[in-house]
Order: sequence, then structure tokens, then C-alpha cells
Amino acid sequence: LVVLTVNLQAQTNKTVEVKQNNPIITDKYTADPGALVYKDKVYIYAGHDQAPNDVNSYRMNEWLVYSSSDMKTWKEHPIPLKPTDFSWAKGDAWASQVIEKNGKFYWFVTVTHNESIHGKAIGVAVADNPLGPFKDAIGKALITNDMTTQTKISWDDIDPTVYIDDDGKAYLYWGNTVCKYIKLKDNMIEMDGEIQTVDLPKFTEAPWIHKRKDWYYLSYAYDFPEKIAYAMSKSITGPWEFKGILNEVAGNSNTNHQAIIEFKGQWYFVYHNGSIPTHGGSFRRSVCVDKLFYNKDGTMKRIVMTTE
Ligand code: FUB
Repeated sequence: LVVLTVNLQAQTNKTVEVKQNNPIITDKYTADPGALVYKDKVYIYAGHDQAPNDVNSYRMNEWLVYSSSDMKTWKEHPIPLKPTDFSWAKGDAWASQVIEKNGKFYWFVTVTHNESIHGKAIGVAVADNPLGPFKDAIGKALITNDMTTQTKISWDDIDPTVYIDDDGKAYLYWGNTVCKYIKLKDNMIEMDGEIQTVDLPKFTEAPWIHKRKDWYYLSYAYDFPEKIAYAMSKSITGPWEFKGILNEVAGNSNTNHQAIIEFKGQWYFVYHNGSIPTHGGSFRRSVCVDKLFYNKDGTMKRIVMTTE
């Protein structure tokens, strides 16, 4: 692994440029990449894994953002958002995704709600550009429920992914154990209708929606330790047909959390593993990027995870 350039500016506006093969970032532990293609750049929004080397649980107090014009050289930008920027949340920068609509950038995040009966919840922040500043868009959780009556686990409302369909309607998918989705109103910050569920084999978490030609793809973390599997449909709302495994368990990380994007004519699979030597693992993860290819019938070829 070769670090070609490192450029540290003033501490308050730190910019770090690294040319790096997998993992793409090595000076920090990064997890749950949400990738956004906007104009001529890719932005990766990742949770910062901050657990000390002897702690085997998540410590995630902020998100990090990186950008690249070539998928090889990554620039780190100032910290764009923390869970405590949401007045109703107390911590835990779990998985998230940023999406652009009409020149505004909506960041759907997982955090822990202040009120313990809610457990994890999904919020949304908004900004005028992909690097922020981002601000809470609604002043309360977009998705949450009451653990005492509605669910047995506190972490069922996690891992949001949003897809804007060809007619401009946005759909939010999320969940742990059960995959859920709902249409969003045109303002992107209100639900439109009732929550629906999708029946997927061994769904654990981390749904991600993308489209290529006339196929929609719903990839997700499958089983535990997680592989990534996927289903395909001709419609954003299904029915979804299970197509099998896309990526194997990622090294020594129990989680795998993917994003799938097309950039400059090439498809990419962005995920995390625990590959940084000595202390890397399930709670000290690292974002990686590998190329993704399709078969003639639209199914995806298995990912070949690389270190080059
Ligand atoms: O990083 C915390 C959680 O671990 C994420 O929300 C899940 O997708 C898993 O990667």
C-alpha cells in the first residue's frame, strides 16, 4: 500500500489527499460507505470507527467524507456531520447515504434516539452542496418506532438507502432483520403512505438500491457474518427475485456494508472489511473499492475483492 501524497492544511479545514489501493483510507478506520456520484466526482460518506484497540463494540461519533475524481486518489474533507447535530439524538454514526435532488443534498442517517424506547432511528440532514454544512432537515426522527410495543430489537430502524425513480419519486429502503420501504413526498423529508416490507432470504441489514438499463437491483447484507446478496426487479417496488451472493464475507469483518455506483462508464462495489493489520476487524473497519461487472442477462458477476 503506497501513500503518494499527503497534504495537511490548517487543522480547522483539514484536507488530506491520498492515493491508495484497498483499503482506500488507512489513517482512520472507516465503515458503512454511502457513495454519491455528482458531476465529475464520487463522494464517499463513511462512519468513523473509533473503538480503541481493546474495545470490541462500536464507537462511532462522527461521519467522514472523501471525494475522488478517479476512484484512486481520495481527498478527505472536514467532518460534515455528527449524530449530536440532531437535537433528538444522542450518538452513534451508523450507516447513511447522501442523495441529490433539485440541487439539494439529503443525508439520511442512522443514529441512536435520545429516548431509549426508540433505540436506533433514521434522521435526515440537508445541505446546498455535497460537503455541507449539513443541518437537521426536520428537527425530529423521520423513521422510528416504540420498542416496547412495535418491535423486539432496538436496531431495526437502521441503514437507510434512498433511490429516486425515473418519475422523480423517491423511495427509502432500510432495516435490520426485516427489509422495509416507503415512498417519500416530493420534499424528501416526509413519508408518503404506509411502510411496506420485502421478503428476502437471510436479510440482515444494509439495503442498497441501484438501477442499470431496465433492471432495479436491491443488494443487502445476507446472513451473519455478512455476505452481500441481491435481488432484481423491473420495478422499484418489486416483486424482487433473489439472484444469490454478490460478495463473500469481507476478510475479518462480520459486516460488509456495500454501495454500488457507476462512474465514468465503470461500475464499482464499495464496501468495508477489517483488513488493516494488527487491530483491524469488525469494530475497526476500512472502506474498499472493487470493480463490478454484469452478465449479458443483467445479473451481476461475483465481486473479486482485491488489495491492488
Ligand atoms: O456500523 C454500524 C452498523 O454495522 C451498520 O449500521 C450496519 O450496516 C453494520 O455495518
